[in-house]
Amino acid sequence: MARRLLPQLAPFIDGLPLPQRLIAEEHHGSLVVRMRMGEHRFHRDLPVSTIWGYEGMVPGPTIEAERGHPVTVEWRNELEGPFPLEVTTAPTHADARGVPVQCVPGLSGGTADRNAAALTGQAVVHLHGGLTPAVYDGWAENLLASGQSAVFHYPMDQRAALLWYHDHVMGITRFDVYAGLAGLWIVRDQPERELGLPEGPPFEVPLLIQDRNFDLDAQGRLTGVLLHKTDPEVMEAFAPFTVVNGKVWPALDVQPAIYRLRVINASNARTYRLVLVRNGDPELDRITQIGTDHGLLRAATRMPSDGLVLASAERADLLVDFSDLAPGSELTLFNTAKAPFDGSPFAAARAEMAADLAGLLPHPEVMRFRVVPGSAQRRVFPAALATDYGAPSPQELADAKRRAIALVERELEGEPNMLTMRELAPVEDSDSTGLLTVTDDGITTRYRAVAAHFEDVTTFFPVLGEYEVWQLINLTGDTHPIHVHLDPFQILSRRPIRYEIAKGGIEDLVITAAVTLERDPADQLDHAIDDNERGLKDTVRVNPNEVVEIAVRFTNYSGRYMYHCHILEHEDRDMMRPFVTMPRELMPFMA
Ligand SMILES: [Cu+2]
Repeated sequence: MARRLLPQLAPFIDGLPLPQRLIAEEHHGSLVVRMRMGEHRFHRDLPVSTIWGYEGMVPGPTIEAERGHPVTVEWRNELEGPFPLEVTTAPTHADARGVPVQCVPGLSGGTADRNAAALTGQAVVHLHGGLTPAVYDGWAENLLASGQSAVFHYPMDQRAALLWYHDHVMGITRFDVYAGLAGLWIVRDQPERELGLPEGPPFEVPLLIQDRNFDLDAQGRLTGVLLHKTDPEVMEAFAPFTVVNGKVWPALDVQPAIYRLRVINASNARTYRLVLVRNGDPELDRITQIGTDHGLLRAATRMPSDGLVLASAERADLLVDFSDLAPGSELTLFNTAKAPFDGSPFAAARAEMAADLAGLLPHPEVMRFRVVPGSAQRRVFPAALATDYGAPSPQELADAKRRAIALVERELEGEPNMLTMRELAPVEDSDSTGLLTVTDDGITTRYRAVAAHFEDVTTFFPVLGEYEVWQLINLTGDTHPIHVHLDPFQILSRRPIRYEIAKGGIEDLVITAAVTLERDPADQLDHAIDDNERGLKDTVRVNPNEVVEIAVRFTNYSGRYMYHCHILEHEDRDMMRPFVTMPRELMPFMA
C-alpha cells in the first residue's frame, strides 16, 4: 500500500527527554522505587496521559550500578486505579477505508475490555539481563498487590551492560509494560571505563523506544488515553506512534562530537530496523556498534547494510559520529521494519519511503538529531573492546546437553491463532505417531512434544557451570525474540529450514511435522548471524524458516527461572516456559 496517513501529531517538536538518573552509589546501594500512577505528556499537542510508572514516570528512573557493588531495591507497589489503559480488540482488521485499524488511533469500533479495566495494579519486577538469584528474578506469579512491597537484592556481579527493569506479571505483562512500567538499568565497570567511552550526559544518551496508541474523543481528537488495540487477525498490538524516552518522535540537539547511544527496543511487539538518514541518504557509516545485550562486543562492528534490527528487548550500544557536521544539519532516524516482522529485507536507501499500511508501519519516523554549534570533538576509540569472553570450546560443545524447542502457531476456533512453544524430547524409532522429525545432513532425529504450556511439568534442568545447546526451531511465519533469564548466551548458528506440518498437526502435546535443515526454494532470508550478534546476548531473533542454536551456561544461581518470547502478547499467552538451574552435586539425588 503506497498510501500515507497524515500523522495526527507533528514530528520532531518535543526535545528528547533524558530519564532521571538514580545512581546506586549515591544511595549506598540501597534504593526505594515506588510504582505509582503518574501524569505524563507524550507530545506537546496531546492532553496529559495517566500512566503507571516507576516513580510515576515514563520511562522510570535510570538506575546506574557499579559491577561488584550489590544493589538493594525496595520495590513498593503504590499503584492506584483505575487501570490507566484502554484495551480493545477491534471487530475488523481494517476500517471502512481499508486502513488496518492498528495504524490509526481510537477504538475502531471495539469496546473497552472490562476485565482489563478491572485490573487493580498487580506487579512484579524483573531485571532483564540481571544475573539475579531466583528469588529476586521476578517470577511471573509472585505478585505484589497495591500496598505491598518487596526488597530485592541484585548482586551486580556481572559485566557492564545496559539492562532494563520492567513488569512481568503472568498474563498481563503486555498491559503493565504498556501502561509505563519500564526503566533502564546501566551496569558500569572498570574495563569498560578504561576504553574512555562517554559516560553520562551529554554524550551518553539512552534511547528507550516504544510504540504507543491513544484513544480519540467524539470529535476525533486525540485524548491522550493510552490504548492497547489488537484486531481479529493480529494478536499483537502494533501502535502508530513511536515514542522515545516517553515522547512521540522527539528531537535531540547534538554537538559536533561522538555520541554514545544506548538503544533498547522496549516495545511490546514491534521490531525496529533503524536507519539514520541525512538529506535523503542513509548514513549508516556514521554509526559503530560497540555493545549488545550483555555489554561490549569483542570488536566494534559496522551497521548491517539494511540498518540496525532490534526486536523487543534487544539492546545496542552505538557510537555515532556527528563531528564533521555543520550546525543546522539534521539527521533523522527511520524504522523500516514492517509488522509483524518476518525478517524481510528493506533497502536502507528507501528508508524515508518505508511507510507501509499493510505492514502496520504508518509512520516510519523515530526521532531526529539536530546539530548545534560547538567545537568539533573528534576522538578515536579502540577497535578491540571486550577481552573477557570467548566462544565455547569444541570440547565444551561436544559435551553439552542439547535441547530442542519448536515455536509453533496453533489454530484456535473463533480467536486469532496462538503463537506458542513446544519443548521436545527425542524418542526411539518405534514410537511412530505424532512426532516432529528433524533431518540434518541425512540424519533424522525424532521428537515428541513434552511440554506446551507454562504450567506443564518442568523438563529443563540445566546444571550450573556446564554449557547447553538450545535449538530453537521456528515453524511460524513471524520472527520471535526469544529471551532466556539469568545468564547470557552466544549464538552458535542460524540455519535455513524447510518444513511440512501435517494438517491439524499442531495440537497440545501432539505435533506432527517434518523439518529438514535446508533452504526452502521460496525463502528469501539470508539466515546469517550479523556481526553485532557475535557477543553475549540474552534475546535472539528466530526468523521464519529458521533454526537458531544458542550455547548457554548458567553459572551461579540455582532455582526456577523462565524463558520466553519477548513479544509480550506472545509471552502472556503461553509462549513462556520455566527451567530450573541445578548445582551438579544435587543431580545424583534427582529422581
Ligand atoms: Cu513470539
